[in-house]
This record gives sequence, structure tokens and C-alpha cells, in this order.
Amino acid sequence: MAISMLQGSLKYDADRKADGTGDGMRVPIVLQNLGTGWTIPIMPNENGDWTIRNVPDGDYQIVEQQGYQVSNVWTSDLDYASNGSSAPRITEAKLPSVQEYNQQSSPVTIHAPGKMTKGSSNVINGVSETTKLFSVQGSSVSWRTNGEKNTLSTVASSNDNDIKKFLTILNGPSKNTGFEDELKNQGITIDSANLISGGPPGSFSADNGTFGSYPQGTPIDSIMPSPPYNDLKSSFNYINGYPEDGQYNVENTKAHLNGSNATWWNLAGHTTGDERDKFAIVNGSNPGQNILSQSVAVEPNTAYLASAWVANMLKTRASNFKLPQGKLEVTDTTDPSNPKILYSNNLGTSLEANLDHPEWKQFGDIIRTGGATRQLTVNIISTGPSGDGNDYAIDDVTLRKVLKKRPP
Ligand SMILES: [Ca+2]
Repeated sequence: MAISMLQGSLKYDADRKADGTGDGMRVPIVLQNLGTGWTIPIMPNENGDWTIRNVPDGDYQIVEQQGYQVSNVWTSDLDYASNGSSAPRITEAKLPSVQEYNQQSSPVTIHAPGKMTKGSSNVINGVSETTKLFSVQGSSVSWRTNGEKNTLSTVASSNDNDIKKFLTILNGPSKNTGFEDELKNQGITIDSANLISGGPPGSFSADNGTFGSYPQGTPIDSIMPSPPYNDLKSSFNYINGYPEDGQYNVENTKAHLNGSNATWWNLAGHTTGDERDKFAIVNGSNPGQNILSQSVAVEPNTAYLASAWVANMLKTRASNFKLPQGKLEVTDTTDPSNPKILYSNNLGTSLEANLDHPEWKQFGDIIRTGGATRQLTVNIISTGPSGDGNDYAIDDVTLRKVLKKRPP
């Protein structure tokens, strides 16, 4: 048996509304049978739409693959059985960079000129999943609707709009604002090894401050059912759902919220920017409480870079909306009875809501240990009361050794 037709789209969702609309993106989409490896790369048409016919029963993925052997990519509307060939399994999506997206001399036109960036965007990442996992059985297509629950949603008709909607991949603009390029320009080299690492299974450190990753194709808005980090020492309450004041969760791409909660961005993580990428969402409250805290053994008289990436969840500004009210703090806790603050930076002061697109911003600085220092503790601390606004995301918390200092 085979389904007569699969249709989907690849869209640039400039406002990250996740309503299925947007400008067409001409980036290869690869349909791959997960059992046989039978594979077809197809280039969406200028509206971002693609059609593949006569797809046999089996388990499949479609994966966005910028740069996929473009000469072998077929144009839209083709027959799976007569045009496919065997290929290794694709284990991650490849989204275009802003530069690739704007490149007019590319072998294929990725986009209509002038449509690409929004505001100060410098990153394109997932609004929906960038890999879609599904099964074909007779005339029906099924897929998981809840990542953790593996629920099947079966649709009977092969041309059902629900299938096309599911197979539509959405990319959107985002921005990363970091300071490490500037450090590099100053001749300062930072070790790649994150000292917030190791530790027992399930510990915060075990995921290197990245908050971990899901398998590719995991539905967006998949929230970890229970606190994933037992030694987080969090004073915040974990919630398997939307975080209210004083709560946090760990999930992948935050889906755009409708109705009363539409003030939040659809936001992908900072680490890989797709549906694999988990991060923490904090709804601020409880001034002075630790949101997360990690102690690390360090060397005396040594320079380290402490850093965290934080994003304001809000997509609107209003006079009653508070900025994220937290601080990144590094404390010398060699003597726990006499902690010494080495670095403290309020997050909110430079984290105004970006109205064009979500923005991940890097906070931190180089700190130097003293002659007696053996342990540092990296804290992210809530500093403001509950209220409208004061909602923020945290990702990629690191403490790394400074290898090469600024030349004299
Ligand atoms: Ca992450």
C-alpha cells in the first residue's frame, strides 16, 4: 500500500506566529524512509510548497537540509518510488544561516530578495519542528502529538489539510547578542571546556549547562514531566506546564501562546535552536531566591569566564510590564561560612523586550580567583517580585577557563 500524495511547505515565519503562514523558503526538504533508507530530496517551489506522490507504507522523516547535494535535489511534485535512492539516515536538520539565506549567487534561490531578515535578526531557527516524524499506513498518516506521551493522531484522508499543516516546517528570525567575538578581538582566548559539567546522572551539570536535548523530531512545547536536575538546588517550583509566578520549567521550542498569554515569543533554545534544544523558562518571583546554583572546583589565581544566555520572553512592551528581574552572580564559596561575591550583574537592565524577534543575550564577565580560592558557585537569582512581565528564558550556563589573556 502507498499513500497517493504527501504535501507540505517550508515557510519563513517573520513574526514567529506559528499559524502556518509565511514566505516560501527554497531550502531542500528530504523525505527518508527510516526502515529502508530510501530517500528523496525535494526543492520546495517559490511558495515553499512541495508534493511527493506514491509513498509506500512505513516510518518516515522529513528533514530541512540546507546545502543537501543541490545538484541531486528534485523539483517539487515527484514520484517517490521512481525518483528515490538509498542514503544514510539524516540525524539533524540544517537550517540556513542569515548569510546563506541572503546569498543571491547560491545554486538555488533560497528566498525572494529582500525578505530575509527582520529588525536586527542574525539567526534563523525553528518556529516549528525542523524534523517531522510520521508513519504512512494505507491511506492514513499518523504522528505523535505529545512528545512524552507518544499519542498517535491518525488522519484518514491522504489530502487532509491536517497532514499538510503537520508537514509544514517553519523557520523564523532570532538574534544572539554575545560578547565572545569582542573578547577574541582583544586577543583573549577562552577554553571550550565548561566546568559546569560532569556530576552524577540527572544532575544540572551533566548536561553542561545546556539543559539537555531531545531526539530530533520531538514536538515543540514538550515540557520535561518532572524536574530534570536533582541537584539544581532550585528554590523555584518546577511545573510541567505553563510557569506562573515563582515557577520554572525545562522545555524545547516554546510554542506561541494564544489568548491571554500571547505576550510571549515563540522561542527556540540558544544551544542548537531547533526542537532538540531544551532551556529553562522562569516566571520571576521570590526576590533573593536561587533559580539555579552550581558549585565548581577551580584553581587559585586563575581567570575564568562566567556566562549565561538569557532571553526576555515578552514580545510586547507595556508600562505595567516588568523587565526580567534576576541576576547572574559568581561567589567564592571556598569557605561556605564566608562567601565572597566576585561578580554580580542584573539581567533586566539591558534586557528590554525585543519587538521584532526574540533575542538571546549573553551575560557574564571574566573573574579572577584569589590565592586561596578552591571553589566558585555560579548562581542565577531572582531579584524582583511577581507581576506582569518578569518572564525569561535561560540557556547555556558556563564557567570556562581563560587560556590566553589580553596581550600587554
Ligand atoms: Ca539548550
